[in-house]
Amino acid sequence: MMNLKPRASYLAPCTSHFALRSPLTSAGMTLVEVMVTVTILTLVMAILFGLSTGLGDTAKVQGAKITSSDQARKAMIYATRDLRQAAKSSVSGLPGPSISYRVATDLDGNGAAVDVGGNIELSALRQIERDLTDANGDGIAGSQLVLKIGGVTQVLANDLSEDEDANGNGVLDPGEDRNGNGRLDRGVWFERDGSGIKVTLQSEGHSRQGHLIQTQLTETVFPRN
Ligand SMILES: [Ca+2]
Ligand SMILES: [Ca+2]
Ligand SMILES: [Ca+2]
Repeated sequence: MMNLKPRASYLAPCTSHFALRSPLTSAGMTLVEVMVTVTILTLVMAILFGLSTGLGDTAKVQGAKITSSDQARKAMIYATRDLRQAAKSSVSGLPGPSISYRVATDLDGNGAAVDVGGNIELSALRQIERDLTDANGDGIAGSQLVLKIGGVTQVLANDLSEDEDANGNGVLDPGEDRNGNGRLDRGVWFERDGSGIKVTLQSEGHSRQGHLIQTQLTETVFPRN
């Protein structure tokens, strides 16, 4: 004859344990599971937020770099193209932040920039300099580079770096490094380079975090006339 008593008492605790756990499992997660999930979600959101902020800053920095380099590049292309047509004897203002010159021009309409006596024909005086007096009345003065021909003012670039050489001695003195990059910036500078003219342009912008984005271009041009 079989004795079922021990078997019944062995199964009893199991049935009871299952009865306590079952409602909790089917209803959802335990408090620990909820806390772990919330922590993971918080971490994921923090990482995503950090990534989006970082991408935004990178885009802003790239935008400032492109704007800054575009300003300097376009102005350099135009200035050197015009200076290449200059008559060497007409160039003045070097070295300095401004240059004036005349270019060879066909004044008498004979098809060449020389007159009947074989002398070179020159244009009206041209000047490349900062628009310190806001001659074109657009509200932008010192940070704007312009080409002035007679009474016409043409914008070559905006966002020109400021001239840090406050005492005009050509050397970086204490207190003159306004943008903190460790060198003397002038924004625009013209000087002799052998028989050529060396042009230096610096333009700048700032990232959202206030970092300086500066572009410096230097090119030597040789006037043809
Ligand atoms: Ca202006
Ligand atoms: Ca100085
Ligand atoms: Ca500087």
